[in-house]
Amino acid sequence: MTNRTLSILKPNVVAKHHTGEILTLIEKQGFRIIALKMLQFTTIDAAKFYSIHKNRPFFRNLNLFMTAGPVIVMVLEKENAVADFRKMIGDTDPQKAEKNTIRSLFGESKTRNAIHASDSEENARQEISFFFSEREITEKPYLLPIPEKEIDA
Ligand code: FUP
Repeated sequence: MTNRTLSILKPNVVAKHHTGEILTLIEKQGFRIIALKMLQFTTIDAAKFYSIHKNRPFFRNLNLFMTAGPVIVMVLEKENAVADFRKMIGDTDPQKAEKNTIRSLFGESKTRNAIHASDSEENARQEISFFFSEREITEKPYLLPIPEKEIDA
């Protein structure tokens, strides 16, 4: 079934100019980017987004990291998007992530692990609505072939 997932390119990816490279990998894997924006997390938003981890020892550092610079948030669509994208990003710990997963290629530590992906369809729905209104999400794929006559006339 076609479904949607939420992803975040974290501050280390944006700061190190890996945004384009990662978007290319994602598109080559067949995900459609149906919404995308750059923003900077506030401390409050980061705490809210990661509230499930509020009692964990890494929570403070995670918050500092996620608010340290701009991030790219996006909605991806594909058959089986949630599970397939989790596979594509790899383990939370880049050292343990399988070869060629995004975290193994671009992650620097468990906290600075390059990318976020929703871990269930229910969380995907919640996380998408955390960042995007329905009207910011494109509805229809851009169908090929392009009706050139209409566009170029
Ligand atoms: P994941 O779903 O793979 O992003 O992993 P978790 O939900 O377990 O953790 C969310 C985020 O918390 C991770 F992306 C990074 C951070 N984290 C740490 O900084 N240290 C840890 O030991 C575990 C997670």
